Formats: sequence, structure tokens, C-alpha cells
Amino acid sequence: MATKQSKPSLKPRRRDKFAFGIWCVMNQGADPFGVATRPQITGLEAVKGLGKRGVYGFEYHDNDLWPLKASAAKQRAVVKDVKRIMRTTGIRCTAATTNLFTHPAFKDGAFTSHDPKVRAYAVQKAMVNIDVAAELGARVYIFWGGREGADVDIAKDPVEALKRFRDCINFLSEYVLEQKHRMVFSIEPKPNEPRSDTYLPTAGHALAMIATLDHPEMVGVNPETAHIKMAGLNPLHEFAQCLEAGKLVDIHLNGQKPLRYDQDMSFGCDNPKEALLVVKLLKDYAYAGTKTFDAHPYRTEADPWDFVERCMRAYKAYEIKAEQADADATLCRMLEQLERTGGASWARLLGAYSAAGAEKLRKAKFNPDKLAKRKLLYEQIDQRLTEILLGLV
Ligand code: GCO
Ligand code: MN
Repeated sequence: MATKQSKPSLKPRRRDKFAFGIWCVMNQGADPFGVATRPQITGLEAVKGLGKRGVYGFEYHDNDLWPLKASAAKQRAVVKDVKRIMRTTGIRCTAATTNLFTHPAFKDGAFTSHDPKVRAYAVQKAMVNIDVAAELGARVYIFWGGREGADVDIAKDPVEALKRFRDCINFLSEYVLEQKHRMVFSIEPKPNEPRSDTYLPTAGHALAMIATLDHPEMVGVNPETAHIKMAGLNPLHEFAQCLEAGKLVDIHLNGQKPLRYDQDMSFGCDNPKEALLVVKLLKDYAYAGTKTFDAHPYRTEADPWDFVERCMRAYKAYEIKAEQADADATLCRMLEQLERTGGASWARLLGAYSAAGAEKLRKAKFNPDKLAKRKLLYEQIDQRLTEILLGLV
């Protein structure tokens, strides 16, 4: 019997491990030039709305769920409600973070503020929410630099600022270990906005900082597509470097035109090839964390739900295209040809240093003109991928 080929499904499954920051669906569309265009959704409604749409997980800031000055009793009541929604919809709390940027107390930074009292308040605020996050089952706790930066460089010593940031992360690491929470930290780099310059602007900066911490083993990175492109860098390369370092603990996916203000558009809306390659990287290297969308619906949307569906559909669509690229015989043949050079013994020699190997290499005769003659199929490869993406093959 002939089997009908079924159309691949773009419906999200729990096993896709899609998550959203609840602040994304709570976003009302206000920008520096205009007021809100959508009604306010509470944190609880956001968790519920995501859960009902089959989303695997949510991330939250403390003050997305309870107001800054909420009493302990109010906070407990909210946490109880969140847990009830998690039970009834099946959604998980996959990551949490602290709002250290909205209140004017943090106008000159939190962990990097000049004022030790502000730094202490910021660490206390993180400690309180870390306990809640652990209770909700979050395995990742994010530190996004928010206002950790400077506008007037002569007025803030960047060396001192980095030391202050390190002290706070070290303090909180010890706290998590002492509480026996099963949780890792994640630094989220961003080059600027809302400050003119943010400390730890890229994944590389974050990785370098992590290596200097007291507990580097419990700190990773969550790179964000938009933040990377604001710095004019390549999301594929930034994600890959975190992954290769064993430090990719979470990811923030969205869309962004390079070198502009933080646009936070939906994932994959801006550069399909780039989105495909990010999705392919995560698939090829079996990235096991959540795929979190940190973006906003367009200001013209009346509610956030089409945006939510769209982000997940987009990811699935790129996944299908990545699979098609993997299975495309023409593309595979050309890619293999790039690797087929007959130089396997040199690859082995370079893979592990030995004195004999170094001696052999020193004496070897290479013909650079001959090496330069090799035909590389990059135009053809790139065009083939374009045609796969456009559905022409
Ligand atoms: C931004 C950031 C934030 C963070 C969030 C959790 O540029 O606004 O991406 O949305 O991701 O504070 O870390
Ligand atoms: Mn983010």
C-alpha cells in the first residue's frame, strides 16, 4: 500500500523544550516614543497562557510575579498560585532572574554600583528569589547586566566594577552551595542598552570572567541572538564558543537587525540563514537545555499569543530545513569534498604534540602554490543552502 507522505508538523511538543520569559508576553508595547498598546497581563496569567499553549517552560524576574515592595505573605501567596498553575498546565519553571534594573535604586548599577549598600541590597534581592526559584524547580539562575555599566567612564573604574561583580557572584555561589540548591548560574552578555556600555558585553567576556570565579563549574552563559547582533557579531559563532566550552546552559532566541537598538523581534524573522544555522548547531551538538524565546510581540499586536505561536513554529520550521540540509546529497557531497584533502596524517600530528611530530613538521616540505590551487566550492554550497531554504530543492 502506498503511504502518503505526511507534512512535517510545526506543532510544538514538550520535548522541544521551548520556553519563554514571561516578561515577553507581559510586554505592553511601550517604547521610548510611545505608550502601551496592549492591556497588562499579570505574571500569573502569562504563566497560565504559556502553559495552555503547550510551552515546556517559563523564565521570570522576581518582580514579574510580585511587586518590589510585596510583603512576605503576598509573595508566598503568589508562589503558591504559580505552583498550582504549574501542576494544572504541566509547564515548568526553567530559569529565574532578579530585576536589578527597574527601580531607581539601581540607576547606577546593582552589583557594580559605587554604593556598597546598593550592592548589598541587590545581593539580598537575588538571595530571596534564588530560594523561590529553587522551590519552583528552576535549574538556571540568570544574571543579565541590566544597568551594570557606565555612561561616564571617568566616574567609574571598570577594573573595580568587574571586581565588584565577581565578589557578588562568588558570594551568591557560596549561598547556593550552602542551601544545597540544584542550580547553576548563567551570565547573559549584552553590549549596551540601557547603559551606553554594559560590562561583560559578549560571550567571550563572560567566559573570561567565569574562569576567574571561585566556582567556575557552577557558572555558564546564556547568549542572546539580539545582544550578539547589537555588537555586530555572529550568533552562530558566539553560541558555538559557549557550547565548545561546555558553558551553554540556556539560550535567549530572538531577531535583531545588526548594530541597532535592542529590537527583540521574534526568532528567525530577520535572517533565515543565520537562524537555520543556529538551530542546526543546537541539533548537531545535541544541546539539551531549554530553547528560550526572549523577544516582544510587535507593538502593533493586540495580544501576545500569535507571537508565542510564531516563535515556536519558526524554530520548528528551521529545524525541518536543517534536517533537509543534512539529508541533501548534493550539499553533503560538496561539504565532504572540503574535508577530503588526503592530509589525515597532518591532522593527527597537529592533534597531539610530540617532540618527534614537531621535528617531522620542521623538516616537511610544503608547496604553498599547490596548496593555493585547491578549488573550494563555497559559492555553490552557499547557493545550495539558499535554495533549500527557499523550498526550491
Ligand atoms: C534585555 C534582556 C532581558 C534579560 C532578562 C533575564 O535585553 O532586556 O534580554 O530580557 O534576558 O532580564 O535575564
Ligand atoms: Mn535575554
